[in-house]
Amino acid sequence: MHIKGYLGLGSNIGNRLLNLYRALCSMQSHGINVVRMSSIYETLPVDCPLPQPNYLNMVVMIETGLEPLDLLRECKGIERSLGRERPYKNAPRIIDIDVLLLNGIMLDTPDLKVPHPHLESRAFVIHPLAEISPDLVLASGNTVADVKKNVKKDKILAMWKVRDEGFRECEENSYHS
Ligand code: PH2
Ligand code: MG
Ligand code: MG
Repeated sequence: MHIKGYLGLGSNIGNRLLNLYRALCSMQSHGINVVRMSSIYETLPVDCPLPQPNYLNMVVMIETGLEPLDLLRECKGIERSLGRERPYKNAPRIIDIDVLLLNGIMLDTPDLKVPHPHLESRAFVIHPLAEISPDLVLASGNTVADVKKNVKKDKILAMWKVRDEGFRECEENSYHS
């Protein structure tokens, strides 16, 4: 099976940019082909039980020959290989890799729900997703671009455009200009 889909990445411990970069590099060797990347967004923590550091978030479009649950297993494997621990729900993390959407697939299992249940309400997902796939139609029947109009970006502090060549050079941009 060949699936196209979207993954959300987040990091708020250690060298957050390096953590994102390492996760993207490992995907390639775990059967996950990254075809488009959003900018990198610095965001305030959302729904976290205790105060914690700001996040770097991004969304990537992927292609893979993996079945959904195998894709999830590979993502968890990459998280573990980068040192992620899970002391409590929504704890600060070196890296989080969430399966957001898989084209044409709906799944409701204890381990994996696709589309991701909070996809349409989280600015740190919808804003980067809108950059790479504004016309994608979501479960609500609305396009990403339309959903984005109703998702406040007040928790987004900044964004860095990633140049096509990769992470060697980044351009800093204010998200609120
Ligand atoms: N992830 C969460 C909970 N809260 N907040 C931000 N800003 N970014 C995240 O990636 C994030 C979060 C659960 O995975
Ligand atoms: Mg998450
Ligand atoms: Mg997760």
